[in-house]
Parts: sequence; structure tokens; C-alpha cells
Amino acid sequence: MGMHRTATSSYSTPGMGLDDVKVSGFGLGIRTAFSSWIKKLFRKKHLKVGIYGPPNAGKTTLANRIVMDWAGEVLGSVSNVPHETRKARVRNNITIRSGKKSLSLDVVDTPGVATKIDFHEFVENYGLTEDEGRRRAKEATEGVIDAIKWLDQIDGILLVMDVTEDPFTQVNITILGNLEARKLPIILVGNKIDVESADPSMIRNAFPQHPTVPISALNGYNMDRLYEAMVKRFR
Ligand SMILES: Nc1nc2c(ncn2[C@@H]2O[C@H](COP(=O)(O)OP(=O)(O)O)[C@@H](O)[C@H]2O)c(=O)[nH]1
Ligand SMILES: [Mg+2]
Repeated sequence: MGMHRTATSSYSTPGMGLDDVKVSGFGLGIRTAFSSWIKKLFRKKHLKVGIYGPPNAGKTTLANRIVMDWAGEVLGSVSNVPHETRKARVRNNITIRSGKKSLSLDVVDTPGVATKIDFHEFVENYGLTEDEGRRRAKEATEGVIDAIKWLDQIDGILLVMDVTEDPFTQVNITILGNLEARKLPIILVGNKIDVESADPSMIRNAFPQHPTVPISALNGYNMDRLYEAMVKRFR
């Protein structure tokens, strides 16, 4: 399926972008003032939205859905083996619309955040060889660090949780505490409402301090409500 295709264009790494803009020919003070003015000007309208959450919540499926809806491309590969995404992926300059309002953003799909990564699990539960399991575990650990590093550049968060699972986990509480300390605007995304045992009210009850939007990233259900919430909360 097309979902497994990996887009090769438009990736960027932390540190690229406006910070690298060089304005030559000005005095240092003016240059600094000018570049900080430029940054502010752009930062207002052009946000970095980070997709965070535990492994397998559906972050990459959601990133792919957003990028497909507004740019007609696929961002990353999806898998039922945890930690498929082990490095943050970025698609720059997506404009989403809701009603008369629009919002320009860079979509950052992050590796899953986990408190425990055990290579035996990959071998025993997902049929990977020991070597593959070990490598995946090492990369997954680096991925968690990568996801946390990216937070410095993020302006708004989609925190994805699986509505078929109890949201009150150590991972969710840790991520949320971190995000709240940074005072980032957060939308809780209750994903997989297409599954029969789905119960988005668990997320609402566990974390009533943030808006929750129940969706299915897989079949696109309720995405219009998520776009509406993003335009409202991130703009
Ligand atoms: N039923 C259902 N499955 C989903 C949905 N979103 C993602 N998945 C599945 O959940 C697994 C993990 O998805 P992925 O996007 O790789 O999760 P990530 O680790 O958070 O990036 C894959 O098997 C997806 O097909 C959804 O809305 N409904
Ligand atoms: Mg992923």
C-alpha cells in the first residue's frame, strides 16, 4: 500500500531554517534586532506542531493523514511493531484550513516516548532476530531522546493516545507534565475510535485540563474536528 512509501523530499533536521538565515552588511546590533524581528514575524504564522505520544498510538498514521490531506504526500512508514519511527520526521509548510481560517505549520512526527525499551519484546512478540531486536531497542532509545530534544523547537502539541487503552500511564503522565511545564498548547488526540472497544471518555476524565478530540487516523473519521481545534488552539 501507499502508506509504506517514504517521501524523500522536504525533510529537515533540527537547527535548519530561520536560525540559519544570515543577514550580511549590517552592524551586529541591527543585524541581531533584524533577525529576531524576522523570527518573530514568521513564528506567529508558521508553527511547528509536534506529534507526541507512546509507541503505537498512531502518530505516524496521523502525520501521514495530515500531510496527505493538505499536501498529497506520505511522510513515514507505519508498523504494528513498536518504535517503527526512530527519528523525528518533518514536513515543512503545510497549510490547513477550517472554515475561513487557515494555519501554516511544520508537522513533526516524533518517535514514541517510552519509559522502558526491552529488546526481548521485539524478539519474542514480533519475531525479530536478536540482532534486529537489539538494534531496534538501541535506536528506539535514541529516538526517545530525539523526541525530547525536538521539544525546544515545538510550538504546539498533538498528544496522541490510543482510546482502546487506559490513558493513565506513566508515559502519558510524564510527557504531559513535561509539556505543561513548557506551557505549550496541547490537544489530546484520542486515536483509534474505529475500534469497537474504543472509549474516548477515559482520556477526557484522566486529563480534563486539555481539549480532547477523538479521531481515527486510519480511516479519517473526525479529522475536520481536529483541524478546527488546531486552527483554534495553535493560531
Ligand atoms: N484501528 C486503528 N488502527 C490504527 C489507527 N491509527 C494507527 N493504527 C495502527 O496502529 C499501529 C501503529 O501505528 P503507527 O502510526 O505506526 O503508530 P506510532 O508508533 O504512534 O507512529 C499500526 O498498525 C497502525 O495501522 C486507527 O485510527 N485505527
Ligand atoms: Mg511512528
